[in-house]
Amino acid sequence: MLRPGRVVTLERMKTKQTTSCSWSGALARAGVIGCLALVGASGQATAATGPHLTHETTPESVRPEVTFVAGNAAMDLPDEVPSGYVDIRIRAVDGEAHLALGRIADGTSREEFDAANPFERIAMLDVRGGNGTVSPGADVLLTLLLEPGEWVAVNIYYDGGAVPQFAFDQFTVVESDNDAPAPTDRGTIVIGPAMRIDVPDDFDAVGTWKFENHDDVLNHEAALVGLTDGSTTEDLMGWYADQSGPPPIRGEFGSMGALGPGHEGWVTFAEGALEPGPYSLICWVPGDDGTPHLMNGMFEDLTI
Ligand SMILES: [Cu+2]
Repeated sequence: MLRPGRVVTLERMKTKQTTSCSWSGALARAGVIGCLALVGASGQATAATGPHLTHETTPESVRPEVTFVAGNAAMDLPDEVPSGYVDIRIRAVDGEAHLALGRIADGTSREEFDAANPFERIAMLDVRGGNGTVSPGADVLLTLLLEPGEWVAVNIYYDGGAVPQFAFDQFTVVESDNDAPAPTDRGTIVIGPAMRIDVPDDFDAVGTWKFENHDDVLNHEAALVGLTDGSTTEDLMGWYADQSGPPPIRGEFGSMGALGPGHEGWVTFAEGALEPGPYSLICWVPGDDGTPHLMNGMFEDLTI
């Protein structure tokens, strides 16, 4: 079922990576994500019974749900997706899933986009949402407002290595009569402006939460990371600085991935999917110097 994504790997990326370990590459390199993050997989999988259980909508206004499958060097997307508010289940197989979805920004042609290298391409996208990394077997349920037209999906993966790889695919959002409403959410996590994540005090990673990027120019995310018992994100930052020994994390559990400036999206967390313990909402998006926004303080510790 999986088809290879269009994988582009550049030597330039490899040399860049030695000094700019971005988008949780350091954690992937440590090799602890894939085995430990499975804790959340079975619980999240139970959410696959559909969005109908978690959204209070009338039958005629239930949001369509589509599934995007992602793994190492592979993506399986529907060719066509209806417009309007749509639930997008991003499921990880054969590797972690970490997707960013968006549209080629105004002023850039498809030809210019196709001719660019992966870093340039990502910069050419108006990123409308994505998922925080999840391990094989786990999934993330996003809700986005999709406008008709051509969309791009970016698969960010490591395939067991330390170098981020990028594969690109596309899908068409077709005009539809879908008039389903946005989800009813329990609260809003505001990311940006700059290196801020504002999380409501009652955020418990259960049910539906809205994410808004209030930055004017930067992509941000609020990925959910499980920390080892007794650890805080400050410990993770300390580890990142010298990267000796294992990082103080026990897995990555989805939440909102890349979200462009001014955009919004929703994540529905399955009840009971997460074990109690310390977690952090973290922005792994790299800054101009290649280090993740995390290292500039873009995180919020929480306990579940
Ligand atoms: Cu950020």
